[in-house]
Amino acid sequence: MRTRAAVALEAGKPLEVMEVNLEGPKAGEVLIEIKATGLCHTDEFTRSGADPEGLFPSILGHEGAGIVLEVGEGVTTLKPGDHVIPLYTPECRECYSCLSGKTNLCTAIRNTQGQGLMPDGTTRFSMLDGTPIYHYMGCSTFANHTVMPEIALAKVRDDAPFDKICYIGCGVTTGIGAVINTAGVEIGSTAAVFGLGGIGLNVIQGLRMAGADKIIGVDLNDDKEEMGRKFGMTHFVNPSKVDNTVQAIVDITKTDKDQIGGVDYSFDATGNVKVMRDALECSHRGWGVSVIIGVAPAGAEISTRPFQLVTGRVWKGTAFGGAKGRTDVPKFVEWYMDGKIEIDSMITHKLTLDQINEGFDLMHAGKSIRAVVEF
Ligand code: NAD
Ligand code: AHE
Ligand code: ZN
Repeated sequence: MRTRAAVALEAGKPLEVMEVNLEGPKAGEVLIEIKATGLCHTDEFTRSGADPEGLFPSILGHEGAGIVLEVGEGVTTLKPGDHVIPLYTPECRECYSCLSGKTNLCTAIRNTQGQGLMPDGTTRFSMLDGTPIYHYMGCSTFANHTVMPEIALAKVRDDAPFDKICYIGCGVTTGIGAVINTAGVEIGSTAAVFGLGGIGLNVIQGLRMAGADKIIGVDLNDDKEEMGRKFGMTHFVNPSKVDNTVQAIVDITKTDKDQIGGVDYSFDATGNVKVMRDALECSHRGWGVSVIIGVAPAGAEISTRPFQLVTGRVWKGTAFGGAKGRTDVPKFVEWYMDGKIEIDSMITHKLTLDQINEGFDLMHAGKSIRAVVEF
């Protein structure tokens, strides 16, 4: 079949919206009509050329929602008409990682996924002249139709709005999951969140759900303060307006009982390795846990004095908020539909596929939280 897609032809170039060929689903695969997709900073990271795994030409996008149109041979858990959210972290429930119960990082198809290929080593997308187009993060949601493995699709209730629940495909689950699954934040904790974008605001929302006490938001953009407070942030620090960001956060957390100061939990949602260091170092001596969510460019490395860890701070990272996609994503959709989590106000812009590059412009200008393309 043919479908319309925004294709990343070359690193650093705007996406080009065009007709592409899409082969039908092979064994174990499913054809999806994508109804909506969010634009995550990770898409921009790859579009820009900063991603060491970046491949071109490719169809980016990994934060989508849609409807099953056709299933390939052997698919048993999905049928045409089912509503689904694509998972860049699949859940096969059979690989060594899934069976370990210790991680959400299913390894069943990670190798081919990282090479922009379907599990059989080929692509389903091609240009009209036959040139293969790579898949992206196993999803490629910047296309009106896509083909995905059955194990990388979460079936969700069919009354949930696509233009909102697409955000559960990455940002919402990553942010809230980082708090609940990765950090395990307790009631009354103090926390700092670096980067108040599409991920950081969901970390803040997760902290409020977990019953955190002081929630300190950190961003270079003062315009992010209002949204942060709406979602539960209690203090705001703009690093460009203080002499020392770490000290500013430590000072906020000092109390009569605790003259040392430092947050119980910190989260990097910027992808900047200097910020990651600040996030670790503002956490409390003896027990502070700092979670890296941000994705750093090729070649970037984190550093700190080992003494920071010797004195009890713990550095962790999280992918997709530690969520097991097929199990947890339907629950996030339930929570949204029950009003336990808020999504609507974070979707600040709605675009058509033809306007998709404007979404990246809004991201760069710091004007959007999430821009969503609706098909
Ligand atoms: P975004 O562009 O919406 O938000 C980033 C925010 O960080 C912005 O508000 C920006 O002003 C702020 N910022 C940038 N540099 C800063 C600095 N030096 N100090 C303080 N604030 C700064 O991006 P997003 O979609 O929220 O994604 C955030 C990061 O999380 C990206 O690196 C993305 O690739 C990554 N990410 C990781 C996962 C995962 O599973 N680990 C999932 C989704 C996104
Ligand atoms: N391709 C990058 C790594 C990118 C990365 O860390 N991706 C996160 C999801 S970001 C979603 O917005 C992830 O899930 N990683 C786990 C994995 O297996 O990729 C690079 O640096 O090569
Ligand atoms: Zn993402």
